Amino acid sequence: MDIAKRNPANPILRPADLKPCIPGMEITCLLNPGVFRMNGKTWLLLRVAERPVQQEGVISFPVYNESGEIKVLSFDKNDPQLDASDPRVIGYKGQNYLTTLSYLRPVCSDDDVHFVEDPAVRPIFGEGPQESFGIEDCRVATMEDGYFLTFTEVSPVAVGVGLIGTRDFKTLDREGMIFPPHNKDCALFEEKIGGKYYAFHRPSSPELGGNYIWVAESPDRIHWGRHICIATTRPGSWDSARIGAGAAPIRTPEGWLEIYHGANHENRYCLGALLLDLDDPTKVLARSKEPIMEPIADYEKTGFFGNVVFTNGYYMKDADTIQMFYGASDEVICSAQLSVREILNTL
Ligand code: MAN
Repeated sequence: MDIAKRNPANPILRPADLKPCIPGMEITCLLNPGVFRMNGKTWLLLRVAERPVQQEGVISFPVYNESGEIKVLSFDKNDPQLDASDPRVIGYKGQNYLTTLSYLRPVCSDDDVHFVEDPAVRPIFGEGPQESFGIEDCRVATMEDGYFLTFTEVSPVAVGVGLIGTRDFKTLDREGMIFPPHNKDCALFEEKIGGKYYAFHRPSSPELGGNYIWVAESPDRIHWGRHICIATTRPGSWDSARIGAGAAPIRTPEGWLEIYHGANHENRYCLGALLLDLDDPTKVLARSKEPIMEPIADYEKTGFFGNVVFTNGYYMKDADTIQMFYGASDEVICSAQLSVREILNTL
């Protein structure tokens, strides 16, 4: 059952609402924002995906070269060696590329509907060879000692998880890759449990196992160990092909409540919930049988990559109301409210 109350103003941000940051490019998609509160405002750290305006018969996309400059690669659409069946990825002679280059772009709002840029808070771009295909899908954990960003680092050799710590989004401490490939969907818990940091992450094990949600612990947020798989995909279900954590879990009297995404083999992305033991978050107490949110609105069903609702950010408007932001159809940004109580009642 879909229990999300969508904002009537959805989509609240579309690609045309912002100007491209990379000279000569267009914004193709706005995706999956990280969310945090700073200076009394709501901030979204949008994943912005850019590429050149596409010319007839050619597929072209940007990558960073070894010197960190943008270079455009172009392929003839009719080349028999080219696989362009997925709008997000290109296969060519055994090598995969992304069709767009993503970076993280902050926007802020007083009313959660109208978002503007603040010239003092700059976009965050990929840096170095492990981010040469960009950075994506940031989660922002708000902790006592600052904001901690976990995001996907993409390059020809890997998809892994990077960490940045910051107090003001002006000075960034880039901590490098904290979960090695293939890994994404990492969300930190916002408080320590038993003196240790905790995180969700999503390694992929293609030959044996799958795309499952794991929990790990750390003394310092950089070195992670004691990995435990807490949730697997479910054959025949809405979350049969892959699952991954959303943002930091919500502390409730019943346990940690985590909103996660699940996709089936048709790449239809829905949201569900997990409830974990407060003292031992590797113990799953309950899990959604049915999605709590599904792609049902027009803007969730059609777009760059249709049939997708994907969230990695929210803030608590009050003790019960989750003000959630999400990417729809891998193209536009939307918001919806969910009630903690209503989610718990479905579990
Ligand atoms: C998948 C999709 C893309 C993303 C790549 C790399 O193909 O989620 O949107 O760019 O993985 O993370």
